[in-house]
Amino acid sequence: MALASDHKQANEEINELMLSLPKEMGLCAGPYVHLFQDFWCPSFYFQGVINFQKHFHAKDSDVFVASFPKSGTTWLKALTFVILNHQHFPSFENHPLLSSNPHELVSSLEFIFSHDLHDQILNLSNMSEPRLFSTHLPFSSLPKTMTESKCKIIYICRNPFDTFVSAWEFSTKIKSVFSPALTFEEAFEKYCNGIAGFGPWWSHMLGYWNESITKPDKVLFLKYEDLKEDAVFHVKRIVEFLDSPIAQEGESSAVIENIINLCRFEKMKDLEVNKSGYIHNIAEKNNFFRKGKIGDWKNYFSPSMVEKLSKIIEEKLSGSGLSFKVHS
Ligand code: PPS
Repeated sequence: MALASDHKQANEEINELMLSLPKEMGLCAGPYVHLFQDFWCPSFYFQGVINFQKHFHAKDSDVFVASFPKSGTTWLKALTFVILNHQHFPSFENHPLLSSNPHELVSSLEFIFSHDLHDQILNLSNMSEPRLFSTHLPFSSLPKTMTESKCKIIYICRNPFDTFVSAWEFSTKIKSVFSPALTFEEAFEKYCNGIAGFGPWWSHMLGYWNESITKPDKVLFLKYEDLKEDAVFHVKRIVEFLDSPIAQEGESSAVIENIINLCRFEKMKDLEVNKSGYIHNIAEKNNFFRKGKIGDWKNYFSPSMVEKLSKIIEEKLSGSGLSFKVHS
């Protein structure tokens, strides 16, 4: 009884904190984003974020998929799950990815911690190792236990043009209560000011980018476009980063080809399991597989929008060494 009332009080305090923060409408699992620890935290995840920061204990063997939303999370979850569990599931004909959506196989910590704290903590501590999770939190807001343990983080980002379009399209399809009351142009203005779930996108990318440079054994930094253009090379990087036994297998090239094939956009989009049902009770599974292309933004942006976002990218990323080929 005491425990339940402690929890109720803790939740009320979290809610009060959320309500005291600056809030805006922005692209996210809505309806609002709140400025917390220098990032825009969606109200939907606020409680989960606080509990994740407070109650999660990382293990040295843990692996995390980290990303800014709509950057290729679903794809990277699939690839990492297959690589990490290759010894348990060596068959590609009968693989869990054929019967479960990647978001069901790899849970987001900010989502896990938005539910029934005690049960979740117990479940997490009983999970077999290596555990695989995902997060959209910026690097600077990750719990210390993650940054200080030997766990590994694989980060994916995507050119800000396509990321914005993907987020926009997604926001128009999730349950209406979460849809932003914003036009495409209004959402774009907010995005240019960094206001979108887990944004600003530039500080999100740069946080992980800088860490991947100073600690390459801790953070592997990937770009959606690179993975599309040379999947073999970048999947090998993941295999090596995770010290996966796949690298030592005599048939390692064939295994890598099979992994790429299993996680291919068209293949995953076509699976029955990804055609119906919901993730987190708000988004239909098929909405996680839209076009899966580089450059769809060209169908949406006016010349002045292209100019504006190009300038922001140049300004925000200048001197970092991080860049995107967006006009090819
Ligand atoms: S989320 O909600 O943050 O988890 O979304 P996320 O997975 O990061 O981004 C969704 C976009 O990724 C595309 N996608 C893929 N691309 C290539 N290969 C695979 N397997 C794959 N799965 C999903 C998805 O179609 C979204 O991009 P757009 O441009 O909207 O099609």
